[in-house]
Amino acid sequence: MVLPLVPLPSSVVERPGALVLAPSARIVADDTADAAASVLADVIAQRTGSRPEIVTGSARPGDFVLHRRAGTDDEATDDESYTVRIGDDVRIEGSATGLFYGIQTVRQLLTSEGDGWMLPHVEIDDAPRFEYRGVMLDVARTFFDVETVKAYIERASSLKFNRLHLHLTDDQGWRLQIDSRPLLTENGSATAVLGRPGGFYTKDDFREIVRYASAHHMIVVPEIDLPGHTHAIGLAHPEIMEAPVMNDALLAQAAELGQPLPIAGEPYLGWGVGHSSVKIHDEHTWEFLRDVLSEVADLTPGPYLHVGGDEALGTAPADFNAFIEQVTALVAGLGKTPMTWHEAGSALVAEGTIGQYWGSVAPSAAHAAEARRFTERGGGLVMSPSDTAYLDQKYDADFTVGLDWASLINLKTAYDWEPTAIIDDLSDDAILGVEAPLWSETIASLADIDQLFFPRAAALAETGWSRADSHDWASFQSRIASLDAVWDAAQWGGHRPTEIAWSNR
Ligand code: TNX
Repeated sequence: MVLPLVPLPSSVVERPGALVLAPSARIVADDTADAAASVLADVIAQRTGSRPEIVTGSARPGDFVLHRRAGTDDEATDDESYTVRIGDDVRIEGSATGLFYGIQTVRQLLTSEGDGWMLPHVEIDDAPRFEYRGVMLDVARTFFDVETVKAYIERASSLKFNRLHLHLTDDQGWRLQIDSRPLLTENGSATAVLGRPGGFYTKDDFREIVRYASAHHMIVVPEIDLPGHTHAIGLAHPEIMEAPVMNDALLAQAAELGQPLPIAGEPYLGWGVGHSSVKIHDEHTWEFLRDVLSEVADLTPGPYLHVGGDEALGTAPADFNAFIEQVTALVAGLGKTPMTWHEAGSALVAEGTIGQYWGSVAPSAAHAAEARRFTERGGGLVMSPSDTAYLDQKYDADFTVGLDWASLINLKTAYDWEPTAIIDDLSDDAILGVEAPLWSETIASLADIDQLFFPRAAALAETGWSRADSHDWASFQSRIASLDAVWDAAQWGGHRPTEIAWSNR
């Protein structure tokens, strides 16, 4: 039987036999591993219905033993590798992060057998391929509360994703409290796309998200989308906004979907893009951006600050480039690594800026040149091709949530791509990793999130974590088939496409 592991570990050696879980099994961990011990106890309780006792001291046959490896636990440079040994007992070894990932692996290996549970005898040695393995949630088009964001963190971290990109601002709403600019949330957060309820995170809410993400070994990447996608700023600071610019695509789309057009100073409830821009050359804009971005930087322990740069269709190219140059320099000056969508590669981005590529897996020459620019400036690329990695695209034409402008993305399409094979003439280390964005124009609930997330996020997780030479659709198909049991036990919803013979162990 193929072991039901996604993402596939770098080395899996199966041994004959299995460990039958005894009711007396305990978790043995010293106090350096107590966080991991309670995660493991929760996971076992969730799968089997009984929670093992956590003890210190020596192990007995049948116990789970957690061994925290000495070494760095600085999140940004943490060693994510781990080992799992299952024989007479279960031994997991790693840094705090490695232990967390080893536990996620054991979670997938637990198999019900009759009335009991068993674990196969196996030796696993595992480490990730890429350092950046992200998921994104758009909380601007539709606002999701802290509990929903935590639920998203639980799902993503179980697949060994380690970055949570939050798209905090867009035309439809401003979702983060900024003390120096209180009008942003007072006036700019009350609504969402299609008239859905708005909302925003207080600074304490945001700190709680950061804390919860960190406990799940994920770094929060906040995004303030600039200079376009900024209509909501105009509800608070009209003095720094240009008048809306209507492009043909926007007009046609609004007519087709029966959506409103943007009106300066009024909440925007449609989902057209490319109509808004802050004033690029106005000193008040830069005062505003210094205030806002320094507060976001102060609030964020992680190294990244994403400043958007996508779809600035209403901004003249020279103005756009001047803006990007200045805003990425501003972020770098705040001690953060700037991150932008790849269009910003038209400009002289600050040294070390990370580009997030969202073009096709078959890029246009212009997109490829923009992407390459980041590497010329000493930065790297995070790959989010919209026709394979976009979680907001429908699986098939009949799917009830999602968009379809980039592609229909079934599970195989989400699986079948190679991040280093998209942009030519790059060294492999230019690719920092992958990210799966979930835009929220068409989703309103956690159940909707799950529909788009499971199972495709598992395909993208494997692309980010597992060795390139193990990437194999047939193998993935058989390994993922049992994970519905893990997801069901956690009461996570999701789609069950017929591409997979779901087993429900
Ligand atoms: C494009 S991709 C966008 C978003 C939309 C998304 C919908 C990118 C950087 N911008 O504004 O939400 O398409 O799929």
